[in-house]
Amino acid sequence: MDTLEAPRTILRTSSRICVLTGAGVSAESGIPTFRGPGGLWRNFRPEALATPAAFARDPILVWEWYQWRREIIAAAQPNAGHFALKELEARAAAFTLITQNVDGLHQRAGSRNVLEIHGSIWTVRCTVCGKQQANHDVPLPALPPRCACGGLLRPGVVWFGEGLDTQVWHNAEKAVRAAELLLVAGTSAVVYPAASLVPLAKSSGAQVVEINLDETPISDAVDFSLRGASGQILTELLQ
Ligand code: BV8
Ligand code: ZN
Repeated sequence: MDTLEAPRTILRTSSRICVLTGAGVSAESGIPTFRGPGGLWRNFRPEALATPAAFARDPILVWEWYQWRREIIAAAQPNAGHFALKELEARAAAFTLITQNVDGLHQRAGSRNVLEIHGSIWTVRCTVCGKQQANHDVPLPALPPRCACGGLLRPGVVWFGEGLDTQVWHNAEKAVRAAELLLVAGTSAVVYPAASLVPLAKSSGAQVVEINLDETPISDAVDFSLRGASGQILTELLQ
């Protein structure tokens, strides 16, 4: 029997749907994932650069990594997976897209109710006056970029060891508690607290469907673990 038949029926019959995405849904747009083959930059692990300590030690090196990623993202297009999730939002009565990605591709594909729990690569925040603003300069005029107040600007993302925005995280947990279905696509499910949304969904009575090229730590806990590329599987699930 078609392995997508049962999850397809769940998608069709669920009116309150939550989605949790990770870097894997942007991979087919040509954006390197964190832990996959393309995830390395100058042989640095992301966990070594995405930290306040790395930024304090060498803000220019960290900004060079973000500049490299901004250039790739700016040149990338949303893929079939992003567009399928936009279509799913249109069909569901209640829909929340919770993403760990900072690339903004869900919004560029037309998704509307998006919670960027790890922030956005397209915002910067001043380390002195705290002012947060959108910034799409590719390339940035100078590294490190400076605020009008003269302060050092940092990427508006959540680094390891930093707390998530409390309001955004509250909204994510609330949406998952209310969901009948949590769709988890393209995440290695190793980063917390994002990965805790899966057991939260299960304990709240939702069904969980995972889409991933590989097995992950949550694959045994979900109702359906679909193996394959998110662009293709998400498109097929909506057919
Ligand atoms: C916090 C933003 C406390 C920046 C990121 C030990 C045990 C447990 C937890 C911890 C621990 N030690 C430390 C922690 C906490 C830590 C953590 O979870 N560490 C992990 C590594 C163990 N978490 C934190 O520090 C968090 N904060 O806990 O703070 C606190 C609390 C209150 C107050 C103060 C402090 C903050 C976590 C956020 C870190 N920031 N990114 C940036 O992007 O530059 S995380 C980073 O990893 C990205 O956001 C990324 O999205 C995220 C998760 O990775 P994935 O998205 O899953 O990507 P990955 O490459 O790993 O996997 C891709 C997957 O896709 C793979 O499975 C692959 O098979 C699949 N795939 C690939 N291609 C496709 C595909 N699937 C389908 N189709 C394809 N085509
Ligand atoms: Zn400032």
